[in-house]
Amino acid sequence: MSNKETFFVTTPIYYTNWIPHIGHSYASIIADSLARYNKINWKKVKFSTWVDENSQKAVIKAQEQGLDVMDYLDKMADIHRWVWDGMKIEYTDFIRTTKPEHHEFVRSVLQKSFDNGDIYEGEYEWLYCVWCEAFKKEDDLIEVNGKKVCPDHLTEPDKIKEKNYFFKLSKYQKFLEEFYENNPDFVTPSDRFNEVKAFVKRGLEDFSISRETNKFGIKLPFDESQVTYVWYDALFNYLTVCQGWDENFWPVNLHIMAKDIVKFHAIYWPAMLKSSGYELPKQILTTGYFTLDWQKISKSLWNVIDPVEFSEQYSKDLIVLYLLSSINIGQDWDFNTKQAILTYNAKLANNLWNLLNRVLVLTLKLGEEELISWFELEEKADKLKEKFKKNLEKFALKDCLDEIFKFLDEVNKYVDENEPWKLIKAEEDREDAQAVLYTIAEGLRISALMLYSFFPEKMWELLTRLGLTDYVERLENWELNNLLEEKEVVFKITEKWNPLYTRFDVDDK
Ligand code: ME8
Repeated sequence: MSNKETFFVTTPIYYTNWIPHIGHSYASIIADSLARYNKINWKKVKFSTWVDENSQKAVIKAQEQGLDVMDYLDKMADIHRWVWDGMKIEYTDFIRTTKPEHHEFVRSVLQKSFDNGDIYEGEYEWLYCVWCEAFKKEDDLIEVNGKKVCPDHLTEPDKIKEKNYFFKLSKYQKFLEEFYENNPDFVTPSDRFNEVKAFVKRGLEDFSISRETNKFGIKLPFDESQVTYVWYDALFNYLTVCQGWDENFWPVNLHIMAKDIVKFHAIYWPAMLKSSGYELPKQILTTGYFTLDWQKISKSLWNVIDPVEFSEQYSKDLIVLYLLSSINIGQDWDFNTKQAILTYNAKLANNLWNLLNRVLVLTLKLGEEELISWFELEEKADKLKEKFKKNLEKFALKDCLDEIFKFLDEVNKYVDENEPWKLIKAEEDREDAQAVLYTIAEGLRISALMLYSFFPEKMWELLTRLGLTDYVERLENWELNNLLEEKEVVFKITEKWNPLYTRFDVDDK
């Protein structure tokens, strides 16, 4: 096991002032698929997620509900965990930032930065939106009913003037520029990386890392009258989860998040890591933002889709397929339930299930125990395998799924052209019938292996229906590559079964 490469992927740690919505589940679904792909592909995987608790908005929410802050946070942490478990997200680590081990770790890195002169005392005066947990400039605000409010939350920001500690980000300007140059794929997609580079080029300002007035959070080790604010606390969660592991997962392979927090991950974070003596992340994958009926989805605006409710109503695979096969990661997207159902009906309920159903029914009618191993679509399948790996390595999940479904279309076309339902009827065509059926089964086998990273339960079912009962165990033992290359596969089809995927109606959407 020790000779295996590691793959460490993270989602943002989510705020707990409301339950996660479909937008949050997007980063988690991407991470889940990539983690699974790496796991079945001979890597030792770590996938961390969960909650960002030391925030002023949690304190406010707890007060609103008449709860003690910790009781409120326990409740919300359970809800978050319930959501990710309900979505069958297979994280390996969850982190609560109120845990003592996280506090201790963050204090140790703060001390390191302080000792090397990167943290200094100053005075701070600014507008602050607690719902964004971000500072605002006058220009950022919009006017509503004569009041200057945050455009996202429509609330007036607080005016803050206090003694703070600052991190010397300006000192790292050159370091960052060189780092970006030496790591041209650090931020994906590249247009977002260009924005990051342009931001740095305009000149970096030091930023405040602590609060005098907030009492809830991690106390600065060199001034216990202040707590650290947001980024020192939140970002270092990624390292807290690496403490005390026998396997070394740092530096992290991939941080996933939406564009709202890329600045903190791509600019602040590398500088903070450098300052405290840690290696930098390998890559950052940034997603776009979802809207719902063209309105920003926001916990604070309450127009949310609950991912668990939605996946119970329609299936998790419908959400995964819709999000991953429609969107080029990085694009903004308007979530559309009707479109999600149509995509699912076309690709999973029709294309994939039809093919499986055909091979099951026709093989049973043919009454042969074994099919002759003759794979007529081998060349196309080989090309697909190559593209599959390339696309996954560069996180092009839409292209990856598009290619698989294109291949399944080819297999469906092959069936139409070869008409196995005619071949099985004539004794002299028996061998041809077996070869055609083998080609369909093999096409499905290869597709299912590739789709396993996205739809593990159903692909497990599909492989089982083809008689490949040891496959999931072998996949979970990291054998994806061996299985993809396996030849002369022995399929064993014994039952017809119910539909793997059933269609949903769109009329009422
Ligand atoms: O920012 N569309 O937490 P957060 C797409 N705690 N993605 C969305 C989304 C939307 N409408 N809304 C949220 C925080 N997200 C900090 C992070 S990390 C060290 C600290 C997703 O609860 C997206 O991935 O506001 C975004 O980056 C993340 O949720 C922010 O979640």
